[in-house]
Amino acid sequence: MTTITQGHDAAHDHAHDSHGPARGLSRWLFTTNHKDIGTLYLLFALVMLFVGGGMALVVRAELFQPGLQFVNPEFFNQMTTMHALIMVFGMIMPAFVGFANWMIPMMIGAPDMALPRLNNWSFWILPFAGTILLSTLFMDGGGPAAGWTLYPPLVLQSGNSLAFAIFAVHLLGMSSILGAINVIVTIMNMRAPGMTLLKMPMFVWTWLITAYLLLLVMPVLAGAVTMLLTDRFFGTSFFQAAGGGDPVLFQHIFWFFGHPEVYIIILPSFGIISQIIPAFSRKPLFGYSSMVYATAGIAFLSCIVWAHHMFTVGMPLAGQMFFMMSTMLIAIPTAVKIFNWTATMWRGSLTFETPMLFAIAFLFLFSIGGFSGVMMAMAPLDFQYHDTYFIVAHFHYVLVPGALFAAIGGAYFWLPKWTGHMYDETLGKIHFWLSAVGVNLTFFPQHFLGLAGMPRRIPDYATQFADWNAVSSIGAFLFGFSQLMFVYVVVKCIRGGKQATAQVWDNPEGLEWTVPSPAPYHTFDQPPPIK
Ligand code: CU1
Repeated sequence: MTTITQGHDAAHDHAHDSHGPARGLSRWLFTTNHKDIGTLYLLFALVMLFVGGGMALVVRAELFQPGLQFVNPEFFNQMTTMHALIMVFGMIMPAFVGFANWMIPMMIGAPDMALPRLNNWSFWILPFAGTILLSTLFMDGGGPAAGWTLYPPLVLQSGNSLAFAIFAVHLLGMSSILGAINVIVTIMNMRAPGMTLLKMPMFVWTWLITAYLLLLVMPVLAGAVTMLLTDRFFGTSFFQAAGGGDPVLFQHIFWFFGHPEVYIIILPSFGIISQIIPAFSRKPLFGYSSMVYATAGIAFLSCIVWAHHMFTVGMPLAGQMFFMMSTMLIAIPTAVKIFNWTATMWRGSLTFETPMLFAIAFLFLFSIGGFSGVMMAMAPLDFQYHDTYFIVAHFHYVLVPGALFAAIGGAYFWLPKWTGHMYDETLGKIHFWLSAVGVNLTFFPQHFLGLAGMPRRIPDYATQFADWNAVSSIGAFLFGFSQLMFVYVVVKCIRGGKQATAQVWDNPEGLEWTVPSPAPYHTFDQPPPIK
């Protein structure tokens, strides 16, 4: 047990550095401390939120009114492509790896991640990969403009920047794989005595399963983009019909990665929500073991549904039926989770601090994305929705008030643990309401646009789509600028504020019911008492 407490002693945080604590820039460059690395991941994700968000606002500005206004179609396509790549690989995934770094060792009673130097490397790959990816926008001909799915044959029309974009995707994938290895080894080998697998906090469980998904699918993405690289630059014809290849093959390989990728993003979100709701309901998580099995079930099913992205390619009926049924099956374990979260709140003594507001909004709004997912899982209906704004509305409900709200809620929830200070609750609540209004104003009208037939990824549209596009753009700017408030709250919390207690929230049930004593929770300034 002494390892638990020592590992969290502030003076012990530089244990991996035999030359004494490093200062300034080298502290961050050479750190092997899971908290420092977690902070780096989270700050990088926050910066990328604004980079990717700025690109979304370029898109929404262009779509504010019919007719070309701000950018040319080529640049518009580069923006949709880069927005998605940055948000998926540069923002939301690093954010959750940041949460994993901070919380997993503390939650399982480990002194650090199992492979601290690898941990440093997996972070520092990211800024270089992100820079390479963004630099393609400034290359001759601009960045790739075929959407983040990089479908051939269109993407093969890209200039030389495609090689750099593919290299960046390789690096980002490598970073994720190294992070996943670290998470698995830490959880399997470094749990405190008594911390059996089925006692681990849900966040740890969801990340363990996510890490296995990452190991399974990131190499598949690497294979897909490598084949694109050789098709474009070395004369192969994997995806080119003229040389005997098949562009549909790319879609199969891409979505074998791409669908599980959705769950790589959403499972850690589920984990965070499963920590927040019990804390503010003052009850243990309802149905803990069913949550674990539901998470594993979702992960398994996510690997056998990929072709629901490709119903319109001319798939045999048997294929359509299989992918339709398997996709709809995912609704069952997901419903188990929604039920369990609701049951956790049932008859709890609820309070509505900012993290809880984001968690409850997550329940409602992620479910909207889930329901529209069931709609488009049905092959005959998908023929109507395919490549319309309905799809854009669907996955943004999953990813923004879903994954991003979970990340923001988790940040509010653990900021006091991370900084030793309470954040400003009033500003937090204002930030929540602005975000909740902004996000629905942005994405709900996109359902109507899609059902009315507005195509996605097109910089201009017919006039009958004008009104809802204007609403959507206004919502996007409201949502985007509201996030500046989040930055203000975070900076204010880092720099000072009311001292947080070691336990922070007043509920031992929700926070520590799975953690053996001595509780590994603590703040920067207050290491836990040594027993
Ligand atoms: Cu999918």
